[in-house]
Amino acid sequence: MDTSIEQSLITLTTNPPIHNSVGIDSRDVGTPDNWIPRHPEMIRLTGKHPFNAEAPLSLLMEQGFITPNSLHYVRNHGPVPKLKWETHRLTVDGLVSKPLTLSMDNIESLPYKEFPVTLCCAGNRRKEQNMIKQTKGFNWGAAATSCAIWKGVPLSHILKLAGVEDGTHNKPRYVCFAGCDKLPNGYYGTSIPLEWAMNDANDVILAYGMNGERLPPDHGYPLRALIPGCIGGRMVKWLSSITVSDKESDSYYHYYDNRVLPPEYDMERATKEKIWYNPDYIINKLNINSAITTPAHNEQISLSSFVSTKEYTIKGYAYTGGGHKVTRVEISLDGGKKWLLANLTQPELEHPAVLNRGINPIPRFWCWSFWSISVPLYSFIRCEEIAVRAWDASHNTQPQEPTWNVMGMMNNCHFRVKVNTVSQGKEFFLAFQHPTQPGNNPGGWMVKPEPLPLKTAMVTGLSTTNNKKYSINQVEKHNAEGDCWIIIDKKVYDCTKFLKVHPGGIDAILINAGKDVTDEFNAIHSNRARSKLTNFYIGDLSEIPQAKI
Ligand SMILES: Nc1nc2c(c(=O)[nH]1)N[C@H]1C(S)=C(S)[C@@H](COP(=O)(O)O)O[C@H]1N2
Ligand SMILES: [Mo]
Repeated sequence: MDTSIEQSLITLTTNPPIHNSVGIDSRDVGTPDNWIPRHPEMIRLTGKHPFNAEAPLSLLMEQGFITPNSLHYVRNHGPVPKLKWETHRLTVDGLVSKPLTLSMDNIESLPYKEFPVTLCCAGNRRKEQNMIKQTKGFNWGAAATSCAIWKGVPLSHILKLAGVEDGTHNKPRYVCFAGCDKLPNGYYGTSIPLEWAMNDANDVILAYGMNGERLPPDHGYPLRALIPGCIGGRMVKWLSSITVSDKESDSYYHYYDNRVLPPEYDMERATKEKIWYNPDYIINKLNINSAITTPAHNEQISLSSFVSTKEYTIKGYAYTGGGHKVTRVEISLDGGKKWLLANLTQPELEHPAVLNRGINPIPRFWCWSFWSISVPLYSFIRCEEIAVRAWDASHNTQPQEPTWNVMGMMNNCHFRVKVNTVSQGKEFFLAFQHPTQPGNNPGGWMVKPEPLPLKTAMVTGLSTTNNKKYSINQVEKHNAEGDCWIIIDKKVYDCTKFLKVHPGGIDAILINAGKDVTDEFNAIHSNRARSKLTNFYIGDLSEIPQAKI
């Protein structure tokens, strides 16, 4: 193919170059994470801190089956704990006959498994739900999923060393994991049924290696739980203790996170009715999901290229949970009347780490699949949208429409890319639009214009301004639960009284107490929330005098 046509055919303007040098990012300076090297292209979804980030979707796909550590999505509820390999300890206790304390060297000397696993946050693709109505979560795009080779000791091995009482019990038993990140609502922890952990076919490991290196700080250095087929939220990072118990984890985050509540529930009602404790709403295994990654958002095809080019290849990823196989992926170009079968590749099956294990009587699928389908270019002519849906071994597929839920979890509706015709001078192009762009990035066909521009909304919201001025240093002192100020758009708010009733929880505010939270606030709040702020307004941030040149 003529290269000029090739270039006009695929204009991947969204693809930034890969930077090999991953250093300290200026955005981390002044935060507790100022010591962690991070990839500059990672899209930050909750302002500067804590670090919650995904790679640009096209860049993620360019990496192929295995995601480099620096581009793997990150979900941190708070600051990354500074831990040392030499001094870190794992304790194993509870309903075991020989409680253990293990060093990292002890752990590394035990038998290990090493194999690829795709991690997915239960909030992957949440922004699509947020476009319907703001949920309590921030705007994940479709790249809250990544795949790495994880190395670690089987959890069942450690539990046996500790003398776990295996076999049948009258009561269910749980393995409770605790991390050492210090969060305003206590430690991050969660639990899984003991039976899931003890079944070796489930491949639950305590991982210390990621893609041939020790875990990076953001991914749980030096030790984390790895529970293939389950949501990322169960895979506790910076793991310091394991307790076998007849009760589930008592961590706040085990109950108030990673649940799909019925759509009619808002935060107030959920808390009033204690619905967080309903075991039916916990998320463990992933649901079936897929996304279109080619065409990329804003990709354009020149119509003049139709003369010489006959086909276009649509591509994407698909995954499902519980070790099930993705059995088919289909696309529709006519709003779901007809579905075309895509080619499916499962690189996991050819991966040496998986082949080396020999024949597995019950094959488990822990990784994402890739799909592609070539269609004649002319099929886009009267096409409004490309939709994709995947199916798994239980013949479960994705719903057509999203089901909104207050935590914005498990969105797996058909991924739909709009096809528009645009002109530039005499040239006509097909232009593709994804449903959303991650974070507060503009663009996407689901994104409706805000009723009022941000600045105007702020001004109308604030019917009064007073003359009080506070310096950054003054605000910084009010950084505790009993005395908590924040800055948004150069206005100072005392939200001490608001903490307990904040629909997003106390820690969402406390983690940034005394700081400028403009980015963090804008990442997840609606104009309605913005107008509620007025009640807490106490004055303005004094301007920092400009240095004279
Ligand atoms: N200790 C601890 N473990 C944690 C979290 C956390 O904030 N603290 N986040 C969880 C969530 S919600 C997800 S999706 C995964 C993300 O893992 P990753 O950052 O390595 O991609 O870690 C999980 N384990
Ligand atoms: Mo997550």
